[in-house]
Amino acid sequence: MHPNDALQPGDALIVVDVQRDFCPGGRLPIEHGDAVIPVLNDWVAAAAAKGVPVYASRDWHPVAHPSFDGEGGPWPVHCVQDTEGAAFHPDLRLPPEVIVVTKGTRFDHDQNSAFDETGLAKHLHEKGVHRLWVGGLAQDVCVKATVLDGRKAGFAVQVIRDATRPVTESGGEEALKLMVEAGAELVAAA
Ligand code: VGL
Ligand code: ZN
Repeated sequence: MHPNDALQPGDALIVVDVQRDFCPGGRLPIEHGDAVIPVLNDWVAAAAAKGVPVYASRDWHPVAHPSFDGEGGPWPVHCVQDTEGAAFHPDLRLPPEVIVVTKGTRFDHDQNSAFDETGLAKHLHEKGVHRLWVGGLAQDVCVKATVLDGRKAGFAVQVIRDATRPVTESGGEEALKLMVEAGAELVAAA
């Protein structure tokens, strides 16, 4: 689906966690994670041209975060606040009017979803948004959690499949299945 034809008033584009640490060379690298960037750049450009709001979530952990393996969590240290690795990937072309959604800052639990205690659902409802186009990283972690929460919050959700990559292949397959079961639609990028 071409982004120019797909995007409509009432839509929002949600770019999930396209940060250096999740791309090759980063601290929690996802295989071909950077392959999502050119795809998302096309969607971002189309959204900006059509007045569709663009949201970029970021994983933004304190130095000691419960998701880190040294703290009993499942992941290596990644996306530490204000580090290079936590920055959006430099090739991602976000528009000046992008709205950044910061998550993963809590000391008591991780926030994989961009909706988890961020107030994003209320904000989007108030803006009249009813359909979300979602891409980013990782397909089986934060994209999945964001899509499932988006559905729970009552949004129609279109997952731009080629704009996502999983941490593990099997996790990705499972995530795609769960997202479809939850009523999300998978769309090809272009
Ligand atoms: C993520 C692992 C740990 C993600 C965040 O953004 O998908 N994955 N923290
Ligand atoms: Zn994280």
